[in-house]
Amino acid sequence: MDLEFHIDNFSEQGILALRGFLSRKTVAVARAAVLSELSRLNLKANGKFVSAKLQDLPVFQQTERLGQMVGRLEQVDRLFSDDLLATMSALVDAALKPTLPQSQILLSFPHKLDWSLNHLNWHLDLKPPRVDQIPGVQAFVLIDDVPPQGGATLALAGSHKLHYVSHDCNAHEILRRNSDFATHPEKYLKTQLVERTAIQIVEMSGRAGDVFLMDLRVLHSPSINSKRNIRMMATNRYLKR
Ligand SMILES: O=C(O)CCC(=O)C(=O)O
Repeated sequence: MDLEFHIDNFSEQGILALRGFLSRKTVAVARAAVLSELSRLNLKANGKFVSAKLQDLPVFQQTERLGQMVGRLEQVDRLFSDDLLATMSALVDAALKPTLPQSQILLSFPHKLDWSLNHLNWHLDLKPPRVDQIPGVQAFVLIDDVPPQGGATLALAGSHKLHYVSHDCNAHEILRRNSDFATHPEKYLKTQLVERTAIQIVEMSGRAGDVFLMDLRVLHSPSINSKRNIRMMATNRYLKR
């Protein structure tokens, strides 16, 4: 792995794809464990995902509910290996520790909706520090192939820098006031300049075993799963020690 190249890219964009970081064999074990738990919970029958228990919830809340129902799976936790931790630590040149001992499973059943960038939930999981220093990294693992528009987490690459362009305006406000991000989000699938900062929506789609590393200051959002398969990812957050 060309670490220098990755460090530069990561610091510029706040998001980095490590394609094929985990072997397909390794993730297949986790995938089988998730599927067997879904069957045990009667959420998968005759090869179909049964969402009757979830359909009253708004689509993005279904992921949280599904995560609670499936609970902790050791086979998924094992994907967040020492090797991954060492790679993240090298990337930020600091020791990191997980915020939780267990990973969080991110599942989306087919939403039976057209894919759209409207009405998303762009957010941060922590308050960005006042000084421009990375507080930690969030790792996302693809447990199964996730095609484009198949419900992968979205990251707004470059948004970690927006926290520092003005003293009295946070990144959310800058995006609302200074750009057409809210009205024409699709434009941001290509790089756009906001406050002279390059911003782009990155969809964490790819193959089973791909890993995405994200600066914890990057705005991110769940997305619509417009495909027929379940979206199967897992995540954990790591802070500097
Ligand atoms: O992909 C998702 O469902 C959302 C993930 C997310 O927002 C998070 O991990 O903070």
